[in-house]
Amino acid sequence: MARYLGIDASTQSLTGLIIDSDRREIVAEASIQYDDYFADSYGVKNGVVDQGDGVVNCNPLMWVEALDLLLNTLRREGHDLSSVAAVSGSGQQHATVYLNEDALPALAGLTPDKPLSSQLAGIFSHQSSPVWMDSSTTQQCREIETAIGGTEALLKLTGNPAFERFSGPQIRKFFQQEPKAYERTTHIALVSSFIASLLAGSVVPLEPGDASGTNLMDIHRRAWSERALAATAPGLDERLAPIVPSGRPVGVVHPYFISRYGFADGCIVAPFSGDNPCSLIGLGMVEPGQVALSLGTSDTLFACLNEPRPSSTGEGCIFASPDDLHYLALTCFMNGSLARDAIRRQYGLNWASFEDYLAQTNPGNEGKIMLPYFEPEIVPKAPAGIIRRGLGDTEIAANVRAVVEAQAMSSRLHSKWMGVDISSLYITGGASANDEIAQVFANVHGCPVIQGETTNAAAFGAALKAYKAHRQELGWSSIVESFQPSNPRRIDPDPATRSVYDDLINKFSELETRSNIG
Ligand code: XUL
Repeated sequence: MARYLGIDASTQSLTGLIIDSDRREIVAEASIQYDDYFADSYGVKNGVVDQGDGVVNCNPLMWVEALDLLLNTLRREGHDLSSVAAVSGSGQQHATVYLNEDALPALAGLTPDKPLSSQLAGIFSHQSSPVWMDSSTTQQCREIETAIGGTEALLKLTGNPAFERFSGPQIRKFFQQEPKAYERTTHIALVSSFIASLLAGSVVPLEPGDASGTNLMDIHRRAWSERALAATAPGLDERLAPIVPSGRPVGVVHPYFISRYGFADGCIVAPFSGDNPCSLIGLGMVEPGQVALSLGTSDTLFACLNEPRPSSTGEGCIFASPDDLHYLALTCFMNGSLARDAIRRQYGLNWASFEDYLAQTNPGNEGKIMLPYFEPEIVPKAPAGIIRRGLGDTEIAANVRAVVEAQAMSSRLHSKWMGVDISSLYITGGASANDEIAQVFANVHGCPVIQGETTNAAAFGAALKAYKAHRQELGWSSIVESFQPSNPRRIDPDPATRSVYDDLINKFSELETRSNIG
């Protein structure tokens, strides 16, 4: 019997998911919500600390503590970790972790009689990790683009223009603002490679899926670009571990995890990737043309591509797929569950009543529209602020529908650059289990929405990556097919809503333009 563990270090939680390759099913799922444990000790709300002025970060020690909590929970729930042949994972993309010279000896020397956090508190050269919600690096973005020869040049080299949340601009800001601390930094990891490093007890390599979210990787060679590194900060090549293929082992679990949680000696650690690249795998998208939607803290719409075809509109990102062959085109909307939740709380609703209000209102919302930028929006680029058209603040039901319709219309409008015909949408993330929300996306996109095996596609994809690293002779198609649900839930669009949304989406687009957004 072989089991594989996928760990998803997302913005708001750390999730562990175990699959059984003989039974071809998920056998365990457990999550640690950061706010439940760390609101006081690390001051997090929705998993992060919002410092104002676009600065959003988090103490990386919180993720260390969460790993012990998660493994404890899996054990307490009776899951035998000795049957896990390999572990891989996924992380919120772009966030960086800065380590000092004590990191390597501390990781190698972990002892099982003390928790990780008490042994690793001193390994950071920067006590806060900027996360993907940070939008404070516009200056650094322009500087990097200029040094490379302009936006177009960076796009060609890395697949992406400089984005505020990407690791490169964040690293540059750290180097500029805290040069002494940068000097003390021996390794810079991503959240994904950091959690893998904890498990392996050494600083492990990165893989192309998450490394492509840094503005530092040559997207064609799937290797660090010397030019991009030089444009970002001095000595960066020494501080970044190499990029290796996503599907090969990078180590074995450290004895700490064997003694404390019962992992088997020799349990493989495979590289961790980003949450979106892992969701691509978790939704079985290893063929070009397939499109998916993840309704998480951010909403992302992404497609599997043959070529790294960058966005000419500047709206999208290109990442390498962790299948080590294809690419992932992605549009990221900051105001995903953040906005749905803000509306839910504003009107004192629970999710059941939120769903009821959606069900009671008509598609098209009688022409009432909202631009729901509770946080500064990534796509279309917009400052924080809610704009309502024909919609009163006190109309509860209409506001509930307006926020979801806005998200669905935005995802349709701002995914055109991918040049992919969306004939069906795989859906994942917490809100994907909500049928009324899924119905709005099906109607607005005019195509069926297909719910995956789990709402945790990122953790599931990570577990499949662990399977692949253990059984390298297996092709990706056979791995994902063996776990395809036999009878996936499918929500079909209501054809009667087609003309309603064709009309509303034009008005929505006009409102975006008139509001000087984009
Ligand atoms: C993608 C992005 C977010 C994070 C958090 O570019 O910034 O989706 O990965 O989930």
